[in-house]
Amino acid sequence: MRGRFITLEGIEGVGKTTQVATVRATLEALGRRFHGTREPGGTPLAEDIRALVLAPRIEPVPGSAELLLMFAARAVHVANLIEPTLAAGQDVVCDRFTDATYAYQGGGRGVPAAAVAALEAITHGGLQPDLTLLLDAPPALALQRANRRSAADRFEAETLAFFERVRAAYLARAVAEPQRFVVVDAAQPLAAVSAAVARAVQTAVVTWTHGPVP
Ligand code: T5A
Repeated sequence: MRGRFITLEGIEGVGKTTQVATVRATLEALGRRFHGTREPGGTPLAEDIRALVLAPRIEPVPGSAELLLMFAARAVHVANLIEPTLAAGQDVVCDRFTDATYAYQGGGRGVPAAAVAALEAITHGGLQPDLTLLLDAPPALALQRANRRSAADRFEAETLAFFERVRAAYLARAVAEPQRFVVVDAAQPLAAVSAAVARAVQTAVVTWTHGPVP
């Protein structure tokens, strides 16, 4: 049986990487096989593109160039890792996917959504996440968490207003596609966020296995 595709989304520092472990533990407790990955990245070539696109630069990087680099990495990732892993019956849990492009290049940089949609159709027309966990928190709080760690990459150096636009774009996508999005309040303490993530994954697995709960 084909695996399921689960994505984690949200602005920097909301706890996506931390919550991959919760998703893994929940899936494995339910007897499912897990493969974790991330975007941009996930394969050697896609990780090379990640390094190019995240590195701080003096030269301006237009939103259109970011858009093309994100989808170049994604095309490799989908073809070489995501699709074969799903076909082999493993669940793929991805730290960011195309919703991030709508949010960052679309909401953040102002690239038209139609341009994102056109590249989405070329890159993974038939593949959409079965479940998207949107971890939502005010940018001031999330960036404070993110900044406790290593030096800022090119995105982390952006303004609070940029992250407010990215957050709004994410929330608009969750409203537009409620069948696959679960919005989790990521401002809560870690244990509460983990519990909400585990519940969302359990509910999704029950639905995939037995159909919608009446
Ligand atoms: N990008 C990506 C695009 O522009 N377009 C695209 O299409 C794609 C795919 C990727 C960058 O690329 C951009 C978006 C990004 O800017 P990244 O490093 O992969 O960069 O992603 P980040 O979001 O930057 O990853 P972070 O590691 O910063 O954020 P996370 O994963 O959300 O947060 P996490 O889990 O590392 O947690 C941050 C800190 O907070 C603590 C953790 O312990 C950690 O110290 N924490 C909490 N503390 C208190 N309460 C909680 N509930 C907590 N949860 C976590």
